[in-house]
This record gives sequence, structure tokens and C-alpha cells, in this order.
Amino acid sequence: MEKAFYITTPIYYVNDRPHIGHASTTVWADVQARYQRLRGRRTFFLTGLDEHGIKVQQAAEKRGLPPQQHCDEMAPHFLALWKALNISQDDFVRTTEPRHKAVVQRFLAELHSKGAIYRKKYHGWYSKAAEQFVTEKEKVNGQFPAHLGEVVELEEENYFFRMSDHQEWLIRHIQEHPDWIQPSNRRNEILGALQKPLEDLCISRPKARLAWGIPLPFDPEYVTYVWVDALVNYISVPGYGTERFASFWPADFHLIAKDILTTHTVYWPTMLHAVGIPMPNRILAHGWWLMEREKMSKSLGNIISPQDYIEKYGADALRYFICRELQLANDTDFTEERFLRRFNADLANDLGNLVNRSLSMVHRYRQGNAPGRGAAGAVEEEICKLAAATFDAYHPAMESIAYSTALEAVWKLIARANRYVEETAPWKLAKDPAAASRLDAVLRLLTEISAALAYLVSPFMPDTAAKITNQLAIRDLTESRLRTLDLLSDGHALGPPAPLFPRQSASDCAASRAK
Ligand code: ME8
Repeated sequence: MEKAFYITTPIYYVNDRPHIGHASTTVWADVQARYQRLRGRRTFFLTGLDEHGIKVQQAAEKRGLPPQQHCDEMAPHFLALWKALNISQDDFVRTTEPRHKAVVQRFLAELHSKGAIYRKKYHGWYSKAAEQFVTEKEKVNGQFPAHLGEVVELEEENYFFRMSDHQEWLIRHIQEHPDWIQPSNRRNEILGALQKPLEDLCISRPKARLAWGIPLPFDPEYVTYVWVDALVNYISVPGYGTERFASFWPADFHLIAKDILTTHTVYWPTMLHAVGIPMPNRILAHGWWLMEREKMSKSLGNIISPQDYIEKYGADALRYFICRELQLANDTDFTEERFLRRFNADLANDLGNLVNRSLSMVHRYRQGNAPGRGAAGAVEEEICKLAAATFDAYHPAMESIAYSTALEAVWKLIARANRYVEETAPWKLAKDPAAASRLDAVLRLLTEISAALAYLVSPFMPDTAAKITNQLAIRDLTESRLRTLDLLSDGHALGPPAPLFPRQSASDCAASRAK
């Protein structure tokens, strides 16, 4: 079987409801999955939930619920949001599922049998908030940084993974595969961190201290450290240890944000390497959404609710904004003002207006039938070339998840087409019987451009693409004919026109702060 194009998101903690940050990585992955399907590739898009560990246990305690019940009550919030956002995941993993637990235990047993795990007594500092052991080296001006929360002294025996054995190999792998960690500022950050000796990784928690986890297969008095448990989801779902695994792995993209870079580019690859599993192809870490220059996060309580935006502006508008504005290498401020600017300028004025007036004119002047090519000339030729160039710029940008680059190329074509409408003024041509053939040429080109746009925006805005194809009464978007603006046949009957994005006013604010 053809190996699937395999893309993942982080599996999110169920200590609270999803916010715009979670929605964003999931939308980015969804756009890629939809794009790959559009290209005809077998695609596997995985997302899910990270349900073990201290954070989830504490969230459950706070609600006075057993942890499993807490997880069972949180999962539907994520699934409902993915549905509202038109997320097309092929599978949804919860780490409390037996299919996942079995692979975590198998993976740990393999690490153990290869001698990659040992037991030792640890005495030192432990951050409850970060759920990790910390060292004196992390102190700044004699204090542990605030994000570590309360740091307590701890003495306990634990199991450790010999991560340090793989340091040389990891550095070499990063150097030999320049695109493995993207973007390059994150790659450099990891290479910089690897100049210091890598410590071994504590992979267990004594059950007496934390019961909510997967028992170690070789010592049931301990549960698995939540990060080891969570990372294994990427191989547990595609069936590590079974025949079908080879038709999924390696993952083509692990999509994450920069907060979980080290776990994905150091812990995960070294563990895979120790077991002898091939590396994922690319790990791409985007920047953060900020609110007033602070990271948006559940613990800071400054979160944007995606639901509010979906209800008010529609899922497609939010998907578009996330892909157009969230940056790969830097952080970005999320403001409703910025959102509305994009909505009104790009969606209502540019795309919506172009498609709506183009198709309305075909109805008004040609009874809703796509005219023949008529008297097409140099301008039409220039626009056809631009359309082909748009596809040529779009594909490589999409393949490398450079969404704002892909969208910029598409919007250049939209801007040119809108200018073309003004230049040719079809409403004037319609008044002149001698210009009938010229009007045919203009209306046909605009109809063809609308079809090309349906294709180009479809991974980003699936509902909008469907609205356009309905209005065009076309089903099949065959790329080779769209690229040359040559999809329709003369006389093709269109469906009824309808506006895509009604303009919005900046009146009431959809952004809601968490209570
Ligand atoms: O870290 N801007 O889960 P998590 C952009 N369970 N993206 C953001 C964001 C922001 N302000 N805040 C969160 C975990 N995200 C682990 C992952 S994976 C094996 C285990 C997104 O619920 C972004 O994708 O804290 C980030 O990496 C992720 O949510 C962290 O989600």
C-alpha cells in the first residue's frame, strides 16, 4: 500500500477547554491534510488528547471527579470544536484508550530490553507545574523562573532513559537534515542547547506520588512520565508493532508550537533512535498567539474563545485568519480589530466581491450560462499567465506549510481580477451590441477564475469553496484545467449566485476573556 502522507498535531491536555492556540495548530494541520487529499495522496491526519499526568489529575481533583470521568467530560468539548471548525481528522486518540496504553508498554519494554533504561536514586528539585525535575542551572538571580511554579526538594528512586547516549547522533542528524526542524531559528535554538551535555531523562513517577498514568511494564509500582506516554501516540495509533505501521510511519510532519520544541526534537527522536524506529520527516514549530504581548494560555487566563468567532464570523473566516496571520518564526498578537480588517478587506471586499459580481453578471447578461471565449486578447492572455504563475507559487508554499505565502499569491490573482473588472467595465460592454463578443471573453475569464479560486482556497476554507463550486455548478476540480483557466465548456449552466462574506462592523467584541 502507498505510504500515507501522515501529519500530526500535539495531543492537547484536558485540564481545560480548548482555546485559539489549540485551534490554530489543528487548523494548520487540517489545511495540510486537505491539501494533500486535493493532490490525490492517501492522507492520515491524527489529533487527540493527552489525558494522564499531574495536570489532568489536579484538574479532576478540583472538580471533585475521578480523572477518567473528568477526561470523558472534557473530550466532547474538543470534538465539538473540531466539528465546528470543519477539522477532517482521520483519527482522534485519547491516551487512556487501551490501544494506546498497550503500545506505550511495548515501547518501554523495548527500551528496557535494549538496556536504555536504568534505576537510580534522585535527590534534587522538582517543579510541580512543569512536572519535571529541574537543576540549579535553571535558577536566574538565585530564583527558579516563574513558569516553573512551586519548586520542591524531592528524594526518590526513579527510572531514567539514557538520553545522553544519543547526543552526538542527534547533533549530527540535525546538521545533516537542515529541514528537519523548522523554522531555522528553532533549529538553531536546539543546536545551541545541545552544546551543553544532555542529561538522562527521568521517565517514571512513583505510583505513591502520582497514580494517574500508565504502569511501567517492568515495575508496576511506577507510572510512565506523561511526556513519554504522550509522544508515543504518534506511533501507537498507526499500529507500531503491526504490519500496517509501515504504511504510515515515518510521519511527514509533526506540527507543534515552540513551547514543546525540546520534547519533540530531543526526547522523542532520542527515544525512537534507541529503539531503532526511523525519524519523523519534519518537525515544524510555529510561534505563539499573544494577547497584548503576553502568551495566550489557560494559566494566564487571557484566552480567546474560538467558538465566539465561529458563531459570529463563520469557521472559514477564522481558519483563514489563523493561516494568514499566525507566523511561523515569530509571535503574533491576536486582536479582533486585526481579524475584522482581514475579514472585510480580504474576504468581503476582495474574494467575496470578485466571485459575487462575476457570477451575478453572467446571470444578468448571459442568463447564467458560461459564454464562449469570445474576443479574448492580450489582457486575457496576461491574466491566464498570472493564473498559471499563481499555481506555480502556491504548490511549493503549500507543501512547506508556508500558508501566508500561498495566500499572498492567491490574493495577487484576486486583486488583478478585480482590477480587470474595473478596466473592462462589463456593465458598459453590455450596453453596446457591437461589444457582445468582448463581453463574452470577460465573463468567461471571470467565471474560470472563480473556479480556480474555489480550488486554491479549498484547503483553507472548505465551506466557501463548496459555495463557489455550487454557484458554478461544478463538481470536479481538475487541477490541470484550472491552471490554464480552461475548465468549463461553452454554455455551461451556473447555479444561483449568493454573497460569500457579508461585511462586518466592529461593534461588539467577540473576544472573550476566560473567567
Ligand atoms: O503541551 N499560540 O498540551 P497543551 C499558539 N499535552 N499555539 C498554542 C498556544 C498559543 N498561545 N497555546 C497553545 C501539551 N498552543 C502536551 C502536548 S504532544 C505529544 C503533547 C498549541 O494543551 C500549540 O500547538 O499545553 C502548543 O504546542 C500546544 O497547543 C500545547 O498544548
